[in-house]
Amino acid sequence: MIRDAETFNVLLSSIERFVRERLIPREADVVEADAIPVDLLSDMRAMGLFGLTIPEQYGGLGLTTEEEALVAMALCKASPAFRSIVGTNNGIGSLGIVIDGTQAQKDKYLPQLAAGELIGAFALTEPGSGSDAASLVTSARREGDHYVLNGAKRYITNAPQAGIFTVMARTDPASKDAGGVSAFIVERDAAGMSVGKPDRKMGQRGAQTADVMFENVRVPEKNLIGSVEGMGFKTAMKVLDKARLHIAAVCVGAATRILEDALEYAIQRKQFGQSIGEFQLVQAMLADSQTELYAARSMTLDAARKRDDGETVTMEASCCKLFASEMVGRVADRAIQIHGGAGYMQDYAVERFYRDVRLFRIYEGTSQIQQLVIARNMIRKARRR
Ligand code: COS
Repeated sequence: MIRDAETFNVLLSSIERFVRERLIPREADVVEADAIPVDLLSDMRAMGLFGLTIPEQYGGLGLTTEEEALVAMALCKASPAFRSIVGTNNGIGSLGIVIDGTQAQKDKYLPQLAAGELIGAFALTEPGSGSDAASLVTSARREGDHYVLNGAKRYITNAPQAGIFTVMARTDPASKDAGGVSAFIVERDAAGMSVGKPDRKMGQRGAQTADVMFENVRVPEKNLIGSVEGMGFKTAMKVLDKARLHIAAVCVGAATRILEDALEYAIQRKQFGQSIGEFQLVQAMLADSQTELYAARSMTLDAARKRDDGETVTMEASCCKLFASEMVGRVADRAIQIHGGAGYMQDYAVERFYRDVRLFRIYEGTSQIQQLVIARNMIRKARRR
């Protein structure tokens, strides 16, 4: 739901310009340093990028889901690392508080997240619990007016930079499933909390992930999200509903850039006396990519509008994440093919994007988990009829 088209278009064009003039030229620096340059971080803060989706009353821009999707599509024409650093604050790092937090939790943390003074992270995955998120074993034992957390979380995006973590932990030791899980806000400087070295990944340099360890970490009861035990898994799933839609938009943005690069190369590159883009076999790769990209963009915006209309979009978000992440994988693969030998070289952005986008089929729920969510929702709906 675009609330005010004129104001929104001003924001969107300023982000498009920022991407073109400031971010794309610095992509190589991000790879080199495995970090976002500080001057760009301060530009991002000044533009309000850390608080895009946080409600206006807490200092954010309060974008609707459709507006957020359009911004993500624009931002992700540059390396996904730029989106990643602001992405957790706008998504999984703040959403638990936005959706289910108490008023005091919102008042305390959202303004700092919106301003980018604090980076938020989301700690669900564990060494022994990935797709089967409800089997997590990090424990939260009640002790007076505190909870004591013990356990470890894995591959936590932005953990090295984060100031607060939304941590899912088991408050009911007798339970083995979702019902015994609660969500907590844990501050970085809490005694007993530590963050491991940044992981060495296939791609996505500049978007750091790391393990997070809890050893008798005392968390005040006021940091239990929503002040209710046993609701943490549901909070996490509601967060992921929106986050999956966001990742679909991210995939559309990345695919747009990859396809633009492939098209430009197909026009410039000459073989057999003409542009390779004149050859129908190359045209087929361009056309299939454009068609799939258009489909992913359309379905993502449709689901975003449904969410803005107040509909539950669990199934639609999974459809979008599944299709868009698989789509960008195919588009990146064809882009390499169109570039030929050059596409295998690090001098061309498509080589880096090819590795970067591989993650989208895995994190925030693998393609197979999205299929499972989609089919379960179809069956549930059919049974209700
Ligand atoms: N919104 C609100 N509640 C939800 C929900 C959603 N989208 N999805 C599930 N729930 C609720 C269910 O209704 C159920 O509640 P009741 O017991 O009251 O009925 C509870 O949560 C447990 O749900 P379910 O039985 O479906 O849990 P499962 O253990 O079968 O697991 C999957 C569900 C596999 C979908 C979940 O574990 C998952 O998404 N895994 C992937 C995790 C992931 O994406 N990790 C990425 C890293 S985090 S960035």
